[in-house]
Amino acid sequence: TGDGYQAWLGYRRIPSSDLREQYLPYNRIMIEEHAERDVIIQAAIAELIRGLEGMLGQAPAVLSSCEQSPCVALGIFGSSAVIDGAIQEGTSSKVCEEGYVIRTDNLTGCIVIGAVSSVGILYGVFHLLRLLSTGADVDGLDILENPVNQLRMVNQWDNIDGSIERGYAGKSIFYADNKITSDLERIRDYARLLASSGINAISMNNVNVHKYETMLITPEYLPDVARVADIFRAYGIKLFLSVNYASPLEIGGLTTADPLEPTVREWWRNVASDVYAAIPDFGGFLVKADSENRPGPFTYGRNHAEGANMLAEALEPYSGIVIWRCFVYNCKQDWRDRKTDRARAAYDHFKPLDGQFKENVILQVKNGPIDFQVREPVSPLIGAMPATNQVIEFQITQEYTGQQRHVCYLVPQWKEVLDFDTHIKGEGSTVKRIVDGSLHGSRYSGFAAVSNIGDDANWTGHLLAQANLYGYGRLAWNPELSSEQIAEEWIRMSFGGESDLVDAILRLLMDSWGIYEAYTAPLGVGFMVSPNHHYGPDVEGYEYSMWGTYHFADWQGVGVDRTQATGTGYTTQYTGANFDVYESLDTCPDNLLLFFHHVPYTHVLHSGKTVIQHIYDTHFEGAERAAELRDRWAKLADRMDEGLHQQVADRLAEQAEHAKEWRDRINTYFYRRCGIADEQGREIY
Ligand code: GCW
Repeated sequence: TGDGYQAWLGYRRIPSSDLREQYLPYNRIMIEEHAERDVIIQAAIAELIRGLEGMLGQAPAVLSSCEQSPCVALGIFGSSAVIDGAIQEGTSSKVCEEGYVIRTDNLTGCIVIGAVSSVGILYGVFHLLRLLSTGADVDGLDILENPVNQLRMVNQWDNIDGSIERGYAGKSIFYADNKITSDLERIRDYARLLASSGINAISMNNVNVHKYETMLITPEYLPDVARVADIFRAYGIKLFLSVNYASPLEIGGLTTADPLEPTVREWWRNVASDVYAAIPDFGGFLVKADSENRPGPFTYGRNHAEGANMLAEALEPYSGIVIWRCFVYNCKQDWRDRKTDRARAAYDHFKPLDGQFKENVILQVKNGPIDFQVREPVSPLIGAMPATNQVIEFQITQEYTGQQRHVCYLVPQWKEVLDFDTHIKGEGSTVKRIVDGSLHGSRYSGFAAVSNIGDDANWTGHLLAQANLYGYGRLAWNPELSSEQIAEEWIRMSFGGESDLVDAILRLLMDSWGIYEAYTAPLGVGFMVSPNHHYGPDVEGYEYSMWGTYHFADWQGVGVDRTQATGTGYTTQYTGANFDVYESLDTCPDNLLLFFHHVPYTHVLHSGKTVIQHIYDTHFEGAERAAELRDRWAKLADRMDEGLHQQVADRLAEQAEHAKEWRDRINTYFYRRCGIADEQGREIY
């Protein structure tokens, strides 16, 4: 139906009779009896039944032996003759814990899905369903997949009152009225969506841990948390909780939360014991400490390593991990102070602590040094701590990229970050090799990202924002996938596979980030959004505030001087060639110019345009192209379910209008500041 609830798991009937005929013989599932007791295998079978029935129009039989070939046979290596017989010598040893093989057995014609664990089978089933629902040829399959990244996590910023910090798709599906929801079906469907894209971990409450959420680690809430963990477990997803660093004070009856205080350490050890009694495979704690007014070890004169290690010690006996966020900066800055640079903060705080964190601590570093802007350089902290585990943090929820009212397909942005060469160990030290753990041989590594879902019928508010959730998971599984390939999979699964339709939606998604960037803050300078809610333009909204996000526009020029020569020295946090590239005006890329340099409006970009003319041009073009998105979508009206079409049409209409507001505010602001006219004489107010 047209509400988008099924997202990319709609398993629509396959329209082509040729394809249906090719697939129909596989409408039989073989699984050995002993395996059926495993909850993950049960989830895999249920999904396969649902998928095959949806696509082929009849429910598949589930058999315990494969007398009637062909079939789809599922099994663990070494425990199923059908599976072992179908895969080649030596193949099974190449498959890791979460990996799988999908292979068409030439003799029997069966498609076998083999793995070393049940979660591998689940991922293999989702892969096969993806092949079928994107209309792939399934003759002669020979696939071996292992996830590239170990931790593939989403962070919910959900509060127990049902609100979601930076949520743009309704209320929480996890909580209502200060309780964990009893609507576990919706959570199960979320788990299906996550697992189908490759996600294997979730933290279920906001990193800003408020009063009631602080108690999620207590016996009062743990039984309900455990019920949620049960659901995710069946989909191979580990549950984490965000914890309040001041818990010993707030709920423990202690007078301190000093990490070196024995009573505090003991208190956390008891918490860990309670949590693991309720959830034996609990993932661990996610911590935002000494950040944006949250409590942390600084209160007691301790550093982040001391703070994190104390929690790590409590979780260690259970193999739990501490994920410690590096989003630490002075949020009480005086805007008059030109020396303090928020971009420097994470590196300045954490880099000196390299090697001091326990093995089961992971630092979670935002992709950029400021805060999920449409354009930022890569955080120089990523990879700069070779002796410390790190995961990268992305923001799927579109806080600064249109709040799911504007379309902004973020996979291309994430890929640019992942492909960035840090030069930390010489050429080829790309971010993706840091976060997959290979560059520094890290014990733990991977991806985390802030989720973009809520209880809106279509999960993400903007239907096209589903592509970001799907794409994030796929990229976390394999960062080598292209943005186009990921988008195409999502489109085919969500809208069907007619090639001109796929192509039209694909181009729309691929254009969207550039368009959003064009009509919002220019040349990497960031912000210019309305304070607090961060939606819409307010050029000086943060200019005289304490948040450290300034653009320093005056009558002569604009931008932040972060050079070593004359500025804050942020550029020195980059290694080798990257330092040189950013330090010099001659080599700094145009799209980051104002992030690194303060320049006159008449400064000529590599593109040949002056800064001011670039601002005018991109803002006029950006708004025009936003209107074109609306018109391009309108042409697809009779090509898909009416409900789905209408939802997107409404959002694109709003975007086109709102882009004009951005255009006019920004152009007018700069025109009034500098008095330089637009070369093309377009209307500026
Ligand atoms: O982007 C900022 C958001 C805050 C958020 C913070 C963080 C959860 O505006 O809402 O708080 O980042 O990442 O901790």
